[in-house]
Amino acid sequence: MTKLQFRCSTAALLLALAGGAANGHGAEAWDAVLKNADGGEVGRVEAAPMPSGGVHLKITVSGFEPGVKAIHVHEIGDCSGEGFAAAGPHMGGAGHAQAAGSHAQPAAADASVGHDHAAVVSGDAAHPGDLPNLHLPESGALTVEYFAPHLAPAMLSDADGASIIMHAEADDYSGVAGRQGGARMACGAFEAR
Ligand SMILES: [Cu+2]
Repeated sequence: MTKLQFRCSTAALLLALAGGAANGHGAEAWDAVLKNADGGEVGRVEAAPMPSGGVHLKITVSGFEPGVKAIHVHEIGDCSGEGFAAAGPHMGGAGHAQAAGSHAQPAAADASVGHDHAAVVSGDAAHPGDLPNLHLPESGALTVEYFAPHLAPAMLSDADGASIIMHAEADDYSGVAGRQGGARMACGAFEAR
């Protein structure tokens, strides 16, 4: 057993003892509580590293109008400010040049740079924080699971953290400013579980 395996299995055991090993992905995991502008809870997000790389997300929301809404992981784990401004832009990873040329290296990814929105899901690059839109049914409640293969666990665990933001409208995946979901409806900062 390697040192890492030992650490993971030890932590997994501790999580299991605490009743928190629901994700099945190992030691490190994060939770975010989505709140609207009034501070009301409107959802929860569980995030955990995938053994193959990237992050697995389980998103549960309720209490919304039906419709198609953008949801992204944003740069900073802080939902303060008008319109959750402190959360910053979409998680851009290690910069546009690197993201466009190849997949960002998770270990080296610096979540504090790379705010260029020129190429999001379309074209040859995906921002690590980009996610498929949520299609909310009549009930306004939905649970989905996403694989975010470009989202490095280090981006969630770095000093400024990360947040998840739900927008009022759909992202058209063009990467063009103003077409990425519009107003920020809800925000949750990731916290280590
Ligand atoms: Cu966003």
